[in-house]
Amino acid sequence: MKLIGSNPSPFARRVRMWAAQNNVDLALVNLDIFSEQDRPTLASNNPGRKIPVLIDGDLTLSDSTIILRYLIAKAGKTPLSWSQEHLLNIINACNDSLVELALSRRSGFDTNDDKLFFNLQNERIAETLSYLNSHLNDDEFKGCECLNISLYCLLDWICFRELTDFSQHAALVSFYNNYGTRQAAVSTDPRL
Ligand SMILES: N[C@@H](CCC(=O)N[C@@H](CS)C(=O)NCC(=O)O)C(=O)O
Repeated sequence: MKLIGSNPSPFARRVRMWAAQNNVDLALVNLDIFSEQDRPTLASNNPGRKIPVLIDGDLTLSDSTIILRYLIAKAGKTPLSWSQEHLLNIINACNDSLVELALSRRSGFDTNDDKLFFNLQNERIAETLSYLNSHLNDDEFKGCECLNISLYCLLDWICFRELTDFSQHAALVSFYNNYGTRQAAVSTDPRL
């Protein structure tokens, strides 16, 4: 199987970390998705023009949540419960808003401007981080590899890109420091 993605993408990294932790052979096609050279590869594999995209024989799948669901099913592992799906969606909401802000910054906007679009993203990021801080030690969160990986990739991407500050959330900080020592986290570090 191959994964069309990029080294820094937090969504692609989730899939790479899950594959590494579950001994699934997955080759990364590392693209610079905004470059003239790599954009056609992205476009020809996903009209939605987002990474990651999984290619497994004749099957093409986009969206990290769907890809992880597929890999979990293929490995015969237990799917996420509905409440775990809800928690994953909260991580996704935070990550999506951070992507919007990162793209806005890259486009030259000041994301602290008092504008509806930026205010909505900033509100969602603050609220979802606070919610995750309160719930990451719940049994249903702690026992779910997919949630742990997705949260770690989100937090490490925040640090890597200096997108926001979560230092006031003690549970998030402690989780981040612990999970970062895992082999799969080290081997997929976008700084390397
Ligand atoms: N819901 C998607 C989000 C993927 C996503 O936003 N990927 C970013 C890179 S981290 C992307 O491709 N952005 C390109 C764009 O927004 O044009 C998933 O879970 O895979």
